[in-house]
Amino acid sequence: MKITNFKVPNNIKDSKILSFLRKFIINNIDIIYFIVIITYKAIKYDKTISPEYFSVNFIFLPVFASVIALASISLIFKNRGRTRFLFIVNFLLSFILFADTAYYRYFKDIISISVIRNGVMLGGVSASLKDVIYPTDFLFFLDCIVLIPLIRIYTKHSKRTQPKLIQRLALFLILFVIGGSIDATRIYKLNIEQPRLISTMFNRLYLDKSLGDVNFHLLDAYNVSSTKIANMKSVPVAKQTEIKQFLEKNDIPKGVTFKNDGKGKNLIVIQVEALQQFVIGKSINGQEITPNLNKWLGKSLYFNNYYYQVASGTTSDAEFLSLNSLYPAAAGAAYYLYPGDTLNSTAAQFNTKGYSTTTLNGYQEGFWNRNVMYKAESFNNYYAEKAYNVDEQVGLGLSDKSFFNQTFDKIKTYKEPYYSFMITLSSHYPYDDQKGYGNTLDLGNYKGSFVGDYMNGIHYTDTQIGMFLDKLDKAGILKKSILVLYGDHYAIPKNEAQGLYNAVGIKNPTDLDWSELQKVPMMIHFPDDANKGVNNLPAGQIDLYPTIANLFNLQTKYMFGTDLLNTKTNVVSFRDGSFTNGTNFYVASTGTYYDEKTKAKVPSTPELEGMKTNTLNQLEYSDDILNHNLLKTFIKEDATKKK
Ligand code: GP9
Ligand code: MN
Repeated sequence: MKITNFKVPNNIKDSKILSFLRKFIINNIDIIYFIVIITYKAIKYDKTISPEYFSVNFIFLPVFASVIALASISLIFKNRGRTRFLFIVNFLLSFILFADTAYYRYFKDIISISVIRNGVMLGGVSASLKDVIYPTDFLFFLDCIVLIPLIRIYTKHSKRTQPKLIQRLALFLILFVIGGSIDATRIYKLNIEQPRLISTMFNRLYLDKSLGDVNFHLLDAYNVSSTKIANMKSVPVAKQTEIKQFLEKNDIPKGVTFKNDGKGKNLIVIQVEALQQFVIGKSINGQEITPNLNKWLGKSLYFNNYYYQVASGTTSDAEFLSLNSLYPAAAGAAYYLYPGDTLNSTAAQFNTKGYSTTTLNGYQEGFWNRNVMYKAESFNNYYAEKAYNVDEQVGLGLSDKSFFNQTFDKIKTYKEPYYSFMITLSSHYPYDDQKGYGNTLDLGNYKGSFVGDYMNGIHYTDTQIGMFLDKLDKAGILKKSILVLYGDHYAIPKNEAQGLYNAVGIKNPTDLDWSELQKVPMMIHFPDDANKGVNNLPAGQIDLYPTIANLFNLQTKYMFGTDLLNTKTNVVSFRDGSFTNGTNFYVASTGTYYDEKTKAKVPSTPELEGMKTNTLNQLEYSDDILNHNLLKTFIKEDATKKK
């Protein structure tokens, strides 16, 4: 019999669908519940850390994808194990979200592995637990508690179909790949939009807001463990000896001039955001861009061939180089990767001399992992956003004007002698936020251009530096202090190079021109303007610490830099393998040697090849030291030798 047009009666169809649904729900309620509740909790947390600009639409997908990927792992287990697994992960994630919420409330930051491993350092702040943990935070755990009896009933009494291993694995793979690829796409996009964010984790908050808390912690764990795995092989003893001998050789000759000139004096160091050399002494439509710096450079020992040597850690690399005389990390940021290392930092040495050591900036305490790293760098006190009254905002945060005013009030109360390291903020990219906060330059042709905006931005900061230095002078502080000031890194990125070439009048730019434009001013101001003049030795940020060490008679061990006050020659090495000795510049990206006087390309010589090898050796040694915590070994060896 041929049946045509057979139709399932609607009520039968409905009941089939319903029973399928019922079965599906009974079989998978644990997974569905997990996905819904964790997504909800994670989005709730995201709302807490995004008081402004919160958008469910933006954060939903990466959060949902990460939760799906996690949930898929449970499918590897049999039914009972799966439910238990999901419960445990729910509990753990709830704990992480709970801890992150409390931590955020106080630190405006996210807990990372380096925070847990090394603790945090903060000065001038205090809080009690009840200020940071609200009763409502415990709601993160509510469902876990309610779930315990429910899970018992569910695992015992529900008649679930037990899928075969092959089915479970297939489903696991499908869900994992779906979740993983949605996340990978978002991470990929973020990497384009914020190039170094994922490898350096410089802004944990931003990363978390963009990817969700689950992804944030997974990335953090991935970064930390991949560095650990890469560095598992220890450095052979012979290589360790080679590194140690290199550093010992670098430590000779000991400083003879200026030695201990800073005895009993304070040391004030100002690292200026995006201060590049090309604006120094330059005027635009008859107005000086940096009149105050020009004035103070004239009263100081001014190094006019000083290069920044930073890599992807930008500001934090400038600090790392200047405070430790080590090279920045080859990939990622040393401040994020190595806070667990023993460091022979400037502050550590000043501490042994009985100085009070303080570092100050007006931005979020955890930015660049500073709250962790400053502890490793042995600062006694750390003041950042929380220790300041953010009464005026320019660009990223507290204005330089207010920062300097409040810093001045703090400095006056310090126990002398002190070492104080401060970092400015307002002249940060994109340089168009300073308008209306002081005199602006009449930019003429530069109006509306990137370089023009920068000129105005740095002009603002110059005014604030001028006021601060005048105040220190009037208060008699400069008479008892040595003051160092330098720029942290470039202001003009490569894609805006043409604007910079136009501003400095370079017609047919070469690699050499670009490289030579990467200078930042550095000055050392002595009491009563002593020793003022220009020093045109080629130099870099790595040389600051040995120079300071000589001035204050600190130990000069384990530094890659040179004491600039006791040498007639110097080589500046850059992270990419480029170097300059003032006569020749080797640009590694194109493998070209230049004569700096004639600007012509020159062939390589055995002497230049030797320098190139030396640069590469130094970078390798510095990496070995950081990756294998070798300073700890060296210092221990020294201590046993002494006994
Ligand atoms: C924030 C500031 C900025 O405190 O140092 O860092 P950057 O983006 O210039 O590396
Ligand atoms: Mn910077």
